[in-house]
Amino acid sequence: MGGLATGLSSIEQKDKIIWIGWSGLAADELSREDKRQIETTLKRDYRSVPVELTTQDLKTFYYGFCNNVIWPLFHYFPSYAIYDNSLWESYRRVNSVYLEKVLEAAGPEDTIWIHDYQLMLLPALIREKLPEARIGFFLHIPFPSFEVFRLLPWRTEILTGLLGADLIGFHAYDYARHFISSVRRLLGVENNMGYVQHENRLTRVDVFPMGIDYKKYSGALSNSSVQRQMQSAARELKGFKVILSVDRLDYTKGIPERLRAYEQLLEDNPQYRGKVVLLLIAVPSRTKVHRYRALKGEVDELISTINGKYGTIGWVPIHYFYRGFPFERLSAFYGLADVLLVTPLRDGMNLVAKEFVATHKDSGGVLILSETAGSAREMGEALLINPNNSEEIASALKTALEMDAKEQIERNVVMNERLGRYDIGAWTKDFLNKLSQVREVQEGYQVKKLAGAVKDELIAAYRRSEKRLIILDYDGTLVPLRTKPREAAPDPELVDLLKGLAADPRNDVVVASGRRRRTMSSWFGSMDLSLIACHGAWLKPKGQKWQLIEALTNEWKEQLLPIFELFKDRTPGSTVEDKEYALAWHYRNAEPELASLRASEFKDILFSVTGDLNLDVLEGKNALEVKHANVSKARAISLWLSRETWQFILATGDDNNDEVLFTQLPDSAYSIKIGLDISEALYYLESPTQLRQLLNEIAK
Ligand code: GDG
Repeated sequence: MGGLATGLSSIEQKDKIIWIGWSGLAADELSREDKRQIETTLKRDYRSVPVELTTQDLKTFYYGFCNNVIWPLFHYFPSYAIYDNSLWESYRRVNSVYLEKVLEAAGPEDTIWIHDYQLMLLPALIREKLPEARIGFFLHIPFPSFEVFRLLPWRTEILTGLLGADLIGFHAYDYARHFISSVRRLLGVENNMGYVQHENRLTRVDVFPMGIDYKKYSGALSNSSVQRQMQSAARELKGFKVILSVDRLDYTKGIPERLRAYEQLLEDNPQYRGKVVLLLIAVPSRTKVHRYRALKGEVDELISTINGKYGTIGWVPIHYFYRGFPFERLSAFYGLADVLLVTPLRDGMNLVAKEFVATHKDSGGVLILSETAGSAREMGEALLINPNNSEEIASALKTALEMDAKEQIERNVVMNERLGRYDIGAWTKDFLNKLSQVREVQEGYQVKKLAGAVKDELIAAYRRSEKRLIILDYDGTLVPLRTKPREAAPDPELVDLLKGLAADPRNDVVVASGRRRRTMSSWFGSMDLSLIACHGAWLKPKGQKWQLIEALTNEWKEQLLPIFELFKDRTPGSTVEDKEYALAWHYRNAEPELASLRASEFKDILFSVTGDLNLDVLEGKNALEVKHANVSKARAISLWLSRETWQFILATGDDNNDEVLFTQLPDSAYSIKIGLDISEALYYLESPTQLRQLLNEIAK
């Protein structure tokens, strides 16, 4: 987290930052005195609070769930993941241990920024205790596609945990897209311009490609200590072309594949033997995990095979370091290298690639970069390769070794402009600014929420009025949306509520729906209500009979029905509803990605064929519907609006079809949207339950 500390050091109020994290030592192996001393030093010198993890936690949480489940799965190594419930329990427990430490340090006014895959439950845990806190989460590794993520037995808990945050950041657009798709498929929640609404909170999902400490790396070659290290390394490597490779020894980094590609280069191009060296720095990592030990064995063996096969007395093809180096020495290697070979099979970002290019701000040096690393999205001037294609890597190595100096510099200059602009300071500020903006958007919604004084005022207005019009949409407004529309019949509680409202002679209660007349009659016919069916084609003012809004024809259906049927067949799970004066295609039960693809295709077709037929295309929630252009809920309601002078008007609705109605109401009317969404309504309530509570209160 060195880079992150630098990023945060550039923000205002940096003195108020507190770090909370694991110290790297097992708490049960420390004496009480050691613990006390560590705690004091961390607090005094680093404004840090240690979280205590025991040897057992390290085994089951850190090596276990984090590095044997999440890490392999999120890097597309599903066969390496171990789905063991005791590891999950440990992950949950340790996230709660972090929660305790956060609660000791933070309050509702604070901003809490959580980092990485070890703490994906923490956002929701904190949200529960500190609902007002500003919570950001950043994932440093990839978020896998839904097909891979769904393999995780605890997938919904992880998503819900993350959605406790106000802002969730990823390195690359693809990761954000995968996350949104998993949220849609597993929680059934749609996103609107990157905002996800879950449990009546908005969470923003956005992309922040992490930058580096640009000044430090771009200025490294003028640092005298780096220069000294470079000279001494240059003496040892006496005139060889240097190919550099730097990473933690991790199976995601594609090290064996890289070695095989280098072998291929030597095999196919004998002219390079004795002329190039591969400087391979592999920093030891997670050595307690079996896969990492096995990888070490494989890498050691490959290196000795290649060195044995091609090496001569004066030339060792691969110089191998199984350790880390201080910054000065690492920068000297960056500066000295002719080529940096970065070939991860998957990598959230890969900062090494960026650091190398920054070090070569105005000098040559070629970057070969895997297209599956997050950084490839920003570094198109590098030689991009498929990490599984050793021929392609070998050929890129040849291109790099032969590239003329001018071209090398040109490529580096362009990449440096980008790296310099969006460095770690800019990244940090960007994330924190977006986090504040999310808060503003959420607060905007809070103003619109029908609560407190506005609600009291609405109730008072109702009580003092003698002529009241109450317009209630049905599905999604009075009852939650159901997978099977038939299951949404009014429950006894709703029947009582409507009867209660209808019993007051001062009220005209209109239940308006897109449903058929027959359904509306069977559900509500016995009550003293006004009804609107089929989106306004049929009206039934209270105490009267059903009437058609105007003479309507259905000839158009013959033309359109085959297209509806075609889309039904092409989208398993979807259905066609033939209404009296409308046709609807419902795709709520279809596979969501396919359905949304088909829906946009269908919409295009419908708009073009209905253009000269005086028909309207309605976009409902998981439905597309065609009806007469002259028929609408808004038009039907206008008959009620023009008939009387109402002293109190309340209109409610949950989807796009209700928006026109909201706009045509007089200024004094109360309009309420159900669900947190962009709307013309003056107010919103979160759910049908809340609307029912309100109606119960006014009817009292
Ligand atoms: C995770 C994600 C994402 C390496 N060797 C030495 C050394 N390093 C420093 C580098 C660089 C850092 O370690 C490695 O960062 P990477 O981004 O390359 O990779 P991960 O460790 O896997 O990091 C990754 C990153 O988080 C940030 O979000 O990019 O995708 O996996 O800064 O300079 N530093 C020193 N000596 C070494 O020998 N001093």
